[in-house]
Amino acid sequence: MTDHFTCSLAETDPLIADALADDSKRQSGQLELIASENIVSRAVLDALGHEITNKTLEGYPGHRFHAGGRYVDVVEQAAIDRAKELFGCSYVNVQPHSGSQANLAVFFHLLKPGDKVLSLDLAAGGHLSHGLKANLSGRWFEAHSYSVDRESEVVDYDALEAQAMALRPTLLVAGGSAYPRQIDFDRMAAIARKAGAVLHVDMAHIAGLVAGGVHPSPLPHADIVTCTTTKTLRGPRGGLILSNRTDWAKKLQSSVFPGVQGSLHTQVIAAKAVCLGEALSEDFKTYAAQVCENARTLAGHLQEGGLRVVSGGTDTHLVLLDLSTKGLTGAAAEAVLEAADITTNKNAIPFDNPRPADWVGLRIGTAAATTRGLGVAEFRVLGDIILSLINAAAAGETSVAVGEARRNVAELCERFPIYPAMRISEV
Ligand code: DSN
Repeated sequence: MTDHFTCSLAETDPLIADALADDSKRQSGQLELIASENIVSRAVLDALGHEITNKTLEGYPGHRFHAGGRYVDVVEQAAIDRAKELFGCSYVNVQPHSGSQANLAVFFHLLKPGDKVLSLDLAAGGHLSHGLKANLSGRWFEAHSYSVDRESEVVDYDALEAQAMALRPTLLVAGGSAYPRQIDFDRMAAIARKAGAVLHVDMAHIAGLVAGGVHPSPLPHADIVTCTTTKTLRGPRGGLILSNRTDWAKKLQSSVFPGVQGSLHTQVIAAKAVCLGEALSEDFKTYAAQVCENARTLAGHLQEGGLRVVSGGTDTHLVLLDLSTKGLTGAAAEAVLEAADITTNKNAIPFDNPRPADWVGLRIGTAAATTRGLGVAEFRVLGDIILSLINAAAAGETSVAVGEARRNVAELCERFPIYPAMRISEV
């Protein structure tokens, strides 16, 4: 049994060890522009890899169903307290295993099967857990969607109000995965109140921007807020539920456990506590501001270079491109960028084709590359690289552009390394 406690992964399982090492090299040598990704601190990685993962616990701090939970209680309570301080709210649940699980718990808390939900259309930037037919949220509840204005490509609040008044949903959902503009939370709350609905804001993508004070907070307006800790918040994979409805606290606790989950992921709770502590720092405010400045810079640069940016710009970390003006699909753009070591994802744009293969959007986010240290000057360089690749793909001849772009990306990766032991010159 000594080996069980002492042998490294490389010694016991070379297949997995090699794949992990390869992914470390990939991360080191590629520029990450997927809007839902970031690069966590060494401290967050330490927490994720800790043997606290061995601990099984159900329940909440001080009220567990298994013995031996006193140190996990310290960790979970710290995560709760830090999230309350960071987001200014009286109720926090840090146990959801993901943003989708957090949303499921909210639906379980507020809705009966068949109740009406009104949420942002997936192609307009919504999220599958807000009522997509293929998701439990769309199968068990009566899901309806609102969209954006065809011209401005931002939410048309007057149209939404009329739709909500006609529909009278139990739940109005704001937020999603690919909406680049600020949401008017005050107006959303007024619409929800008028229509007799509860307002749920899913701030998964913008949580770090809210934490850093560079995006308005939904907490003063929404009845309930969910998010992930993964994206702009720069933490581990996982979800949070936040609210100021203290009258809901007991029912929300039981909606997560035992409602939709069993035991907690103790090592992830520890990593959440670490990332929430980091997000309370002054440095994080600087980081969040830089994320948005970089996104504005990139959006402006790509527009000047002839690309169409959905909604004409961004207020967040996220830039959504429409490649149809170049005769390309999002998949084709994603592929040519990946060939040059830049990772992005194809995405629907408002009123897009239904099939993912036909989507004409490409979603770009600045959170991870900003963590790496890229600033405005580097995002202009990156903008030029993206323009050259997309123009080459549109012209049907990519090999020269990809070769040059790869060299430029490698130079940026070398100048802005991640996790020192993984510098690309050393692996
Ligand atoms: N919702 C997915 C995304 O935005 O990429 C995963 O977090």
